[in-house]
Amino acid sequence: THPGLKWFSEAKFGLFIHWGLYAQLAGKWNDSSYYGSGEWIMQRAKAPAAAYAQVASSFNPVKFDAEAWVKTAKASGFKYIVITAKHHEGFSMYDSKVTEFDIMDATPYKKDPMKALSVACRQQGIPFGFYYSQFLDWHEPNGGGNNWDFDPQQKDYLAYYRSKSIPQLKELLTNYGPLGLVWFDMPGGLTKAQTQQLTDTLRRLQPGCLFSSRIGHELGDYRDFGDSEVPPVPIPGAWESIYTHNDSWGYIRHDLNFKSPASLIRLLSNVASKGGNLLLNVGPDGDGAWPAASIQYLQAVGKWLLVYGES
Ligand code: FUL
Repeated sequence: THPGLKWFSEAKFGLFIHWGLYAQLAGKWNDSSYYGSGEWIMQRAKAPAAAYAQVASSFNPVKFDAEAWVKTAKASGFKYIVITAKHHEGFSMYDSKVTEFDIMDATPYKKDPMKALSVACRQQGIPFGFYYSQFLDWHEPNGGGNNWDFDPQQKDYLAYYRSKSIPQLKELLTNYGPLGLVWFDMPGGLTKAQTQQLTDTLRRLQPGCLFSSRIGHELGDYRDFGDSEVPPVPIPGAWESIYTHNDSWGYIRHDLNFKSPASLIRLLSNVASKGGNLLLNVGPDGDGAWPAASIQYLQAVGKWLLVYGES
């Protein structure tokens, strides 16, 4: 078995963070408001890639504080942290040499928050991993999913994998120290043999790093259920249920439907009793602050776990 499964199986409770340009939009594109899956706003509004890319020029998350985020996570009882390095919108939240459409080159912020988080996690002793959208990329003509700007008949998915996805995954597995896991999402455009080749190449960089099942073709190291899904019965092996604190993964200003501490504890107990981990999401805003309710409710969960949780 994979060496990473030891920490993963003991962890039980992970923090998911969805953070990208969609956080700056906060659920609004032009004059329209959107609810649910704020990170899908570009697709739902059919925002032109060039216009959407302009959002980066006002993205300046000066409130971002890596040490404080990790401290809050630990005080809430989380045992690992996974954050979006690049979601479907195609924007890289780290210093990527592969593209200019990244937080270093395209925003006034000009710092690498993923570097700061990786360092803070290492210092505070908690496994750290990246979410990476390996197929869907609405910014790129050859990426999956954007059929409103780009003609799907003309797309060369392999060219996209070769020119962006794979080089970026190599950057993430090289420049941020030992990663606990890479959370691949939404496979597409590759055969099983090609996916196998991809995982072989990446595994060489960090043999200790786990890959999520959404790499596709059952080549992941553990199983992820569907979004917001808990299996009805106990499931053997390593697996994760994925939930978000309110109704959206990415920040939406008008989504205030936060689950109470009691319902989060019930959810965690339900998942843990069936043998899995709960990966629970928080969506920080465009300034780099967590919703106040997330900080308050999650820390209440952490206090409960200190008294009633194991270890
Ligand atoms: C899904 C994505 O499409 C959502 O935006 C979100 O990231 C969720 C956790 O996974 O497949």
